[in-house]
Parts: sequence; structure tokens; C-alpha cells
Amino acid sequence: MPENSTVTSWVKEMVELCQPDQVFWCDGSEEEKKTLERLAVEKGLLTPLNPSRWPGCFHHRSNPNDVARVEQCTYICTETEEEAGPTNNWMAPASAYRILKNLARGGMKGRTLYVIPYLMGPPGSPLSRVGVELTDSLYVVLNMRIMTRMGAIAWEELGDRSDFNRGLHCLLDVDPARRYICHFPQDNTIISVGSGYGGNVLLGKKCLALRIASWLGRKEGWLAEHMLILGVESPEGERTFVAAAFPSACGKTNFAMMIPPDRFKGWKIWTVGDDIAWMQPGPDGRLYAINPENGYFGVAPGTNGKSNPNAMATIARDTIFTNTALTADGDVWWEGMDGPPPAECLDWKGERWTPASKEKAAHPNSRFTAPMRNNPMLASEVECASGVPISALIFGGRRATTLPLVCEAFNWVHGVYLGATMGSETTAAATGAVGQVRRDPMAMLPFCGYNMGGYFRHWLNLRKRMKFPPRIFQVNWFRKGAEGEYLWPGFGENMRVLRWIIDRCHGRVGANETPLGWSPRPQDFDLEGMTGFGPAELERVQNINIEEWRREVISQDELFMRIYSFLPKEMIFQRELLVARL
Ligand code: OXD
Ligand code: MN
Repeated sequence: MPENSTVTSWVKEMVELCQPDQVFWCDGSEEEKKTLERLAVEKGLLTPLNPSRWPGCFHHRSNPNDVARVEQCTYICTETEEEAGPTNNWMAPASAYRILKNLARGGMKGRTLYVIPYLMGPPGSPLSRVGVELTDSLYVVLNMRIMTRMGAIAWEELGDRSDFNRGLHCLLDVDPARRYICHFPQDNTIISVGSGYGGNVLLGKKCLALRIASWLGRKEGWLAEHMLILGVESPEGERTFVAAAFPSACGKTNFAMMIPPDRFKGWKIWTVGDDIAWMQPGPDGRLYAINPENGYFGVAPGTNGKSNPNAMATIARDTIFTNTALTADGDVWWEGMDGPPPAECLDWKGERWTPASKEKAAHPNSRFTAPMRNNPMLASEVECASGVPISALIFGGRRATTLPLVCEAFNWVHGVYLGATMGSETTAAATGAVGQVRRDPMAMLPFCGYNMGGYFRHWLNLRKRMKFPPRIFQVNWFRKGAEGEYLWPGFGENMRVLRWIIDRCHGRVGANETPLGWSPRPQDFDLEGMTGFGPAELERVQNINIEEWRREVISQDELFMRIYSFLPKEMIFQRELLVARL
């Protein structure tokens, strides 16, 4: 128990509200981990996997009604609706506290309340933040232990300050009708009830590191973004860092852990983070980023030795698998894993499954929770308190048409416009229809803790505090041809796009001016060693179809109309300039 009296009196208040039978203060030690894992196995929450194949790994099944983030139950509770903005669900704090306290009252009777102190970011970083999550879920404790720097380290970092994030999570009866994920940015508080699924309950991740942090970032002059961070090392040892935003389940983890193809002998990609970046201008006028997380909560389906060998190495031990399939001999499986499917297994709901079954064995949003320190390509800078200098920001979407493979913004304001108008086909990471294009500005639509118009303004304002702002790029790995075939091979080959981006940042290659931005010329884009992909294919994947762009501009307007009264005028001017160029 810490000596911090703000912590102890808040915990006391929450204990009085939830009335658990016991209170357990987590210390984050190895010994505690073993004890809690044993308890979770006894309670049937975790199944140990075969220790010779998956040492230290466990399998978990969530309630089938609770398998993804629920945006319709996610609220920003600010004094005025305007502060939350038209793209967030809003509730007045007083009403939200009343509803939530009524639900939480006595909600932990017969259960244990775990106190989880955690640190987001490297110790000693001016960007790092402390959170305390109170939960009655042992699964949450064990996941938070992987995803954050949990335990005594957080108390040390907090000292006697009171600016920690207060998080309360109650499982209740996991009833979707009583499911709320509420954020109170003005109180630095999160209350989540009625769910046990990752993004709704691992409060350090989406709730603190994005929704609350984006609010804090606006107030304090920094950015909390849904971005991976990676370092590209050339054979000469030059290291260049980039941060990239892609919507959920669009390959951020794969990109962050990419292994360059053979053509790029001597090049290395180092992972700093795979999901979240906290960034602020440094004293030298560059933008610096830290990864606030400590682990990866990645999508399992499609992860294999070809798509992401580093992820396969990372999840080989001390990992929790959620909603994957499970075999009788303690193996896990998902669609798109290496090798043939098992002849028989239990699917994500625990029902018998064979390759003849019509349903998928693993839930499309099944996940692995793995320590980042297992990653063979973890950047040493991940512990650096000042963060890494960012040379390029990349915005990516999943678009079958319209968007070229890569282009570079003309300048910062144009780059913010590219990010603000990002659209992507929806995925299984959130409940709802899959495959429809929705506007997802900077991949932050579900995660921005305040008014989206104010958020664009904050991005624009930040430019004034950077002498050397990163260049901004837009990418789309997912463009398809008339027959539905992908026009770009993706995965490791994305290194070629990254190389062009890096070379642009260092002023080493030219580009063609197009209505959408700077586009690679074939002579500047490394095509060597590619089979069936030459200058003609590059032109195809970069092609700008004017008809598609007419529709695109109209469809971009839908979001702009929703937030019109808050939209910075620069965004409207950029739209006009684009139309004029087209
Ligand atoms: C995630 C998400 O889990 O974006 O990272 O949904
Ligand atoms: Mn994410």
C-alpha cells in the first residue's frame, strides 16, 4: 500500500461503494504473478497451454457477448456536450456518475477488488503518467501486468502527487444492457462496467492512453495518438524514426515489427510501439515520441511466420491468448496461422470445431497479450525518457479503391488535412458491420477524448512549436484491381515505401507533384528484386481516378458537415485547394 493519502482515501471510497469481500494491492512481483495465475487457473479463467510449446502461456475465453470494443457504450462525460463534440457519445458527468455508482454499488460483493498501480511510459519521462485501476477481474490484472509497467514502480513515480488517473472497473454480470465505458477527462477518471473485453477494461490502453491523454495533451501542449512507432536502421547505421496511424486491425503491429525483404540486406526495423504514441516538441524543435505501453494486445488471426515472424517470436512465451481456438493438447490456433488447421479443437466459444465447420474457429478479433520485451527487434530507445525524434508521420487506411499506395503532403496543414480526411473500411476490432468505409480522422474517431474540430485545431497549432516538424505521408497497402486482386504485395515489401519515405525525409529523392501530394517517381522508388512489379505496376497503384476522387471529396464532406461549426477554416481551404487541383 502506498503512503499517498489521496490514493488510499480514494480506494477506501471505492471499496465502500463496491463492497468487495477482500482488497488485494498488487505489487507487480514475479511471485505475485505466479500466485494470481494459479488462482485464475483454479477459477477456470485461464487454461495453461502446453508448456513445452508455449511456456508461461494461457488461454482465455471471454463472454461471447463481449468480444470487441463497444463504441455505442463509450461515453465522454464533460460539463458541456460541445466539449465532447459531435463524434463522441456524451453524458453529463453528474448523470453518468449517478448511473455508474448505482450499478457499482455492492457490485463486488463476494469478490476481490484488485488495486493495480501502473505507469504508462518509461520511468522518469516528462510524458509518462500514473494510473490506478481498481478491478474485480483477475484477467484484467494479469493483462495489465503485461500491458503496463505495473506495481511498485508506479507508486515510486507518483510519490505524493495526486495527479494519477482514477480507474474503476466492475464486471457485474457482463450484460450488454448494463455496459458503460465512461471517461471524465476533467476529473482524470474512468469508470467501466459490464464488460471484460480488453479495449473496454484494460483502462491504461484506449481509455487512459488515448481518450483521457488526448484531452490532457491538448491542455498541456502534446499529442496522444493511435500510432505505432518504429525505427529504420540503414546498413550504414543511420536510424530514422517514424510514427504511423492506421485504424484498428489494419496491420499496425505487422508494420511495427516488419522484417525487410532480402533486397534490403543490412536494413533493420526496430519496434518502439505498435499502437499508441505520446508526442511533444523537444527543445531542439523536433517532435519526440514515447510508447506509453509495455506490451502488445494484437489481433491473432492472420498472424503467422510470413506475415509477422517477430510477432510469432514475441508470443512464444508468457502470453495470454483470448478467444482463439484451443486444442486438447494445449495448443492454440487461429485462421491464418502457419500449418494446417487442427483436425479437431474447441472454437472460441468452447464448442467442438473441425475444418468442416462453417464458423470460424478463432474469433476474428481474438487477441494475444504479449510482453514487448519478448520482441527480438525491440528498440533500446523504448526506455528512453525523452523519447525518439520523429522524422515522418504516416496516415494509413484500408481502402480497396481511390487512395494511392503512398503520397507526401505538401506541408503540415495539408498533412493535417490528409489525416483529418482518412477513411477506412471497418474491421472486427469494434462491434458493427465490417467492410464499410467510414471516416476515421487520424485513426482517432473512437479514441479522441474531446471535440474533433478542436483536435484538428490542436494539430495545426502544434506546428508553431516545431522548428523541424516531421514530414507527413499517406499510405494505403490495400488497393485492389478490377478483379479484386491486391495491387501491392504488402507485408515486408512495405519496406520499399518506408525507404522512399525515409529518403524524402533526408532530402535524398525526388517526387512528382500530383493533385494529392508528392508521388514517387519510378527512378526514386526501389523496385529491385520485385517479381511482376515494375514501373507500370507502380503507376497503377499510384493512379488517381478523377471520378473516384469526385465521390471521395463528397464523402469526406459528411464528416466535415457533422463537425462544421468546430472545423478549423484551414481544413475547408485545403478541401477547396484539392478540388481546384483535381
Ligand atoms: C486495439 C484497437 O485493440 O485499436 O488496439 O482496437
Ligand atoms: Mn489500436
